[in-house]
Amino acid sequence: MFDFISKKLSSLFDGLRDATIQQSTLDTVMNQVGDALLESDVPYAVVTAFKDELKKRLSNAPRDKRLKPIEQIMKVVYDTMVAFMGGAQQYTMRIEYPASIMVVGLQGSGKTTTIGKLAHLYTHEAAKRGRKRSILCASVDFYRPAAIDQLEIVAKQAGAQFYRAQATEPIAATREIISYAKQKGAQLLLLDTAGRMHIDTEMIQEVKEIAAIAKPRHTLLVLDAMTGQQSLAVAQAFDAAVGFEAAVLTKMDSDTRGGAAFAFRYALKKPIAYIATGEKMDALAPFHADRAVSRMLGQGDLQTLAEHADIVIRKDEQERAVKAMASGSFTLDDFADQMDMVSRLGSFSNLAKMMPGMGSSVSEAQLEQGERELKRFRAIINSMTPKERIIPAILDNSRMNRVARGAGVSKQEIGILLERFKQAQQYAKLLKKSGFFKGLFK
Ligand SMILES: Nc1nc2c(ncn2[C@@H]2O[C@H](COP(=O)(O)OP(=O)(O)OP(=O)(O)O)[C@@H](O)[C@H]2O)c(=O)[nH]1
Ligand SMILES: [Mg+2]
Repeated sequence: MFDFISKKLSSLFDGLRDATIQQSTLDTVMNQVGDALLESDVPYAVVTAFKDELKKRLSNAPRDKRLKPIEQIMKVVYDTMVAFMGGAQQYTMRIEYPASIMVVGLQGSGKTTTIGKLAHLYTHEAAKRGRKRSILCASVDFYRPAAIDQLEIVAKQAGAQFYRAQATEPIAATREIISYAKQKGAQLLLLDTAGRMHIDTEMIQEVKEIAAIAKPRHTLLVLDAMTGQQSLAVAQAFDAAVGFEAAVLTKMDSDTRGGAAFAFRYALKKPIAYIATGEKMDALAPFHADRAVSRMLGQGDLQTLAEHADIVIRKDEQERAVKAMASGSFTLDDFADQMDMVSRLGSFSNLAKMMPGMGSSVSEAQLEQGERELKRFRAIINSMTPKERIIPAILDNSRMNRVARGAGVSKQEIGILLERFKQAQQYAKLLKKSGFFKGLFK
């Protein structure tokens, strides 16, 4: 994801690492960032607007002494890019059940697959809260012979229900599907539509009529991230015809140049709700502009991490943590402190991106899992008594039950935390034995 643009931008910043900042440096940054965006398939008009905004922000930013000049420039570039992609706030679809979602998009953009992924996602989200959702998938795609069979397979994979209309033309089929969904009391109807090679009047007319009958609560535009500049025209055409709430960008796992993601939000003023990163049912994740931009900027080096860490973490805290490890008397409280430091460094995903070689090998889903785990661990430790934190071995069954209730987790999750903690303790002992800490304190 974003490999192409990331290569362009990170080499630019590498070249500037030790430069003193003059007007000419700012011009270089602006032009080269602009060029990198153009080469990544961002339309010219969007690049121009971006450069104007960047120029304004670069000349207005007060000097921040804690950052090296180049870091400050990078930060302004970063902030401007995040703003262009809709801000760091994640977009959440507010679904009030019963609801319906219609997906539209060009042929092969990934509509049918996305329906399966949405069914999978909502099923799992509900299951996490101990609920069961009845999700119904249905298609009005009579354009391609096997299209409806494909949806049937996908619905099965996702564990959702499927209905095949008896009618064989889209308008009658839409009516039939709507009344079936009502009759069965489906909480969520996912409606698949036909795609065409190009936007044409026939297709637009058809999708308008379907929308008028189905009256979907939500309409999602599915966009293939590999289509580059053309995707904006597609989005505009669908917006004019039926309007849509948000986009799903698919095939982000391919060697897309990243331009579509960057240009979409600015040009359409609509959010990207999800990105799809593969063909499997679980390859759909909410879109985070800040993560996308970090990847685009390719700040994947430990140097950046260390510099960033120095600013964020107070030195005494670092020393306390190292001393605790060095003494070998490393308690759950120290472990919790370490986790706090990690979260202050930014999100878990930011950390991973800064580790060499990790940025691209860790999936969004794994990153989110890591972040969730961190939060859960913190909640567990907070629910323990001071004594339990020092001697976790006293956690018997009834204490475990109390902590699990307090933290809203299962006992297995407490087990995982204790296992991790044990590993950290052993690691600290190993380091102590190896003399690693000698010379750290003068
Ligand atoms: N690598 C990758 N492939 C994807 C992704 N999403 C969809 N695909 C593949 O793209 C192809 C087209 O996907 P479909 O879901 O059939 O697309 P569609 O928009 O329903 O196509 P039509 O019904 O013909 O209009 C399939 O081979 C999918 O497996 C993705 O995020 N990553
Ligand atoms: Mg399809």
